[in-house]
Amino acid sequence: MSKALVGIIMGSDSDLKVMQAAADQLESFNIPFEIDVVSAHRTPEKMFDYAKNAHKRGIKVIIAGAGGAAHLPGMVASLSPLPVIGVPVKSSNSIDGWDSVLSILQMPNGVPVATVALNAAKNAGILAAQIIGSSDSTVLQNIEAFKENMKGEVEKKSKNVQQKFSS
Ligand code: RP5
Repeated sequence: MSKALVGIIMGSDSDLKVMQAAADQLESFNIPFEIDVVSAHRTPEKMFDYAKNAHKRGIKVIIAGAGGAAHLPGMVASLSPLPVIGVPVKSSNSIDGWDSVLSILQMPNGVPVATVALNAAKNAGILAAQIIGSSDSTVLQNIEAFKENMKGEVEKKSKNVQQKFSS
């Protein structure tokens, strides 16, 4: 198996139902990834170790998802030189998801976290692939094909909607 280029981490296994979409997206682009549960609150030492060492294993981008008081993406970004994509998760302890959105989005100057929409792990997978693709022509081609396919899907939808209302 090839060496992982993307690290997907989440605060709890309860986040996996959301975070699975990032893994699926990376798989569809043939990008090797690793995936684990790393909690900022419950396993701070593991989080520290992960963030300090991921780039040494060849990881290029970290996707971090968490719900509620979602410190994981920001804390990992504070410790790692890698770009971090944050996925706010609407978890069981979350107030409508706003707590996770704001915790991940509103990072202070100097420590950016590229925050996707609530539960938007699919977009996190696409963004990670685009970052990898900026220096990998095969991945870049896969992303171009993905965009073409998406365009085709919308054209089909457009025809269907127009047909429905044509006399
Ligand atoms: C956060 O608390 C996790 O990221 C998860 O979204 C949420 C709830 O965790 P569990 O109580 O389900 O383990 O730290």
